[in-house]
Amino acid sequence: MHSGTTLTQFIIEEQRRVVGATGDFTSLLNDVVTAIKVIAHVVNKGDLLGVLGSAGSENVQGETQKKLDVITNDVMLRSNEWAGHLAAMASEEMEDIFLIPKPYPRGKYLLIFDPLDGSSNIDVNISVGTIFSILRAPEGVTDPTAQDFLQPGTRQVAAGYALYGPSTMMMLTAGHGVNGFTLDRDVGEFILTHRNVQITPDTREFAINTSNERFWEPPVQRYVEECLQGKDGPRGENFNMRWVASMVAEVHRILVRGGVFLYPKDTKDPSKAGKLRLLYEANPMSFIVEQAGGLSSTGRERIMDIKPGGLHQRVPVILGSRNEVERLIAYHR
Ligand code: AHM
Ligand code: MG
Repeated sequence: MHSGTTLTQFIIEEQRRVVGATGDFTSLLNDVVTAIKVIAHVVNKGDLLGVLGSAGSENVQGETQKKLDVITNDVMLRSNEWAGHLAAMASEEMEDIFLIPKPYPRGKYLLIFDPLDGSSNIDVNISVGTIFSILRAPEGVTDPTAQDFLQPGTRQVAAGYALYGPSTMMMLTAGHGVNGFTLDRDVGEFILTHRNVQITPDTREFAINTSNERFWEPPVQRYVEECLQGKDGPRGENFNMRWVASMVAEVHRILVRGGVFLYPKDTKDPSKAGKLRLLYEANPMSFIVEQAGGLSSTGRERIMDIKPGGLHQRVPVILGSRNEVERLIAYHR
């Protein structure tokens, strides 16, 4: 049995260090954690609950929704709408924002999430995750609009993800480093298992969907080509490659053993600047990666400095071990 610090204890102790904290943020995080426990349960049961397969609908991005995309989105909404900490929510699965409905009171935070990232993996029983980001509603705003969500990543109050893998884990940052928790299903609590995680600055492992190679820009083609040449190429070392197609799993691997992850700009669909979405994928992951000592960039600018232009805006993503990301930025120059 694990008798460590629970996530609840951890966030309450963190709250005590913030002068003037009201406990609102702590309660909000607790509700997010409850949603994640419910999602972990449903994902774990899978076909036993009849939740695999397509929902027969499309989301705002024109992607076919899985039943679990719809169910997990609903779990996030229902768990977080009632307590009075939020003014509104937004999600990958909803075109417009969700205003906290009557009779619930509205609070000062905004929550934005991807309820089930990597959902193409769900039917084949490969890891998926939930990504979330917490922002402050602009001062005095009780009826937020989508515009109020368009804040650069540097303004995030907190960000985190849950990874539904062999264990369910949650990684969290509120701007003072990154801590990781593992769900003990027997007692129903997340226990602190990964304290102050640091990404190793050097790595010999990269992650990219190489089926898109012909659509990449020259700097990314050069980088991957040099990695593939291994000991015989300019890098003088052999590289390893992984591609889970679940960003949460890739970022988690990078936090634990280093690496670099790329979903770069490509010419596959010229109307899209990349595949991943800024507000609920790239920004929260960038916050976590930077807080763990890594870097996150489009190749041309720091992701968290981007002034968002839309709720579902896409961006190129290059993140992970500092020295590799710096090399990629230099190639883009
Ligand atoms: P999703 O939010 O619809 O699941 O899409 C995001 C996922 C990321 O988790 C992953 O990195 C990427 O899409 C995989 O894309 P591809 O199928 O092109 O390899
Ligand atoms: Mg996603």
